[in-house]
Amino acid sequence: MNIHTIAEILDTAAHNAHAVEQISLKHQFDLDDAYAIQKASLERRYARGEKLIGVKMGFTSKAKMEQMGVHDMIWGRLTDAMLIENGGSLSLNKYIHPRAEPEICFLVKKKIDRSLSIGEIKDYIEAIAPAIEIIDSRYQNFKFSLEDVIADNCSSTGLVIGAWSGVDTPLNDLEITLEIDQEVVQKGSSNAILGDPWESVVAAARLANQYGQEISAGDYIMAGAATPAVYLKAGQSVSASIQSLGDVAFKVG
Ligand code: OOG
Ligand code: MG
Repeated sequence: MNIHTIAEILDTAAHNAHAVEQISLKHQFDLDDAYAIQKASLERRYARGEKLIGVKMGFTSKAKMEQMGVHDMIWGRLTDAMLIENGGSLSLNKYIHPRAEPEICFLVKKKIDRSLSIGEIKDYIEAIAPAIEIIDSRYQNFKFSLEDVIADNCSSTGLVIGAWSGVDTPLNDLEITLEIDQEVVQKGSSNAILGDPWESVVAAARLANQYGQEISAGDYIMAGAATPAVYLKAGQSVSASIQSLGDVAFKVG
């Protein structure tokens, strides 16, 4: 099957919120093919008027790798259609089996079109915010191989971003929690993200550059979850708190 055919299957599944069988069960494809499928599926979204607003890192913590049974970092693309206002709501009928996870979001200050060192990275970032990512694998039972999930744009579906703080806010050893109906359901540390969330921004610059994706001023970079993700149910109030950065929340309608 060719890359565009697979991209269409995954894009249609996302668009219609219908799960499909894992591609890798019937077709062999490698990491480069997977990223080519992701790019082709995003081109279908752009053709419908969606705009790229940044990139997200995935599996940057052991907690996430273990939950999903994969072994390497991945990156995906975020579009404006995925944005949910802080305090806003999402309606479950637009999703297959959504899960939420607490994250740290970085706002890009100037164009990133090459690999950057940990010493350089801060100069490229304007601000940092607490965030929640909503992921919704297009695969049945939320099960996939590394190639499958990359092709599926790393399950990207939604993001909620809280208030911005300055880039000098220390990001080491911050407590990160996810609350559902005011009860803490996941707890982690910012150190779980590659030892230092800034390392995730370095990785985003390197991987985006490797695959020819420029990151623009004003784009977001999501650093990846420090805790496992949690399934959402109708009526829930979901919030994340990140020490020093504050809270962010949404409701499940
Ligand atoms: C893939 C996306 C992983 C993260 O923060 O690690 C991710 C998934 O778990 O479905 O977004
Ligand atoms: Mg994530």
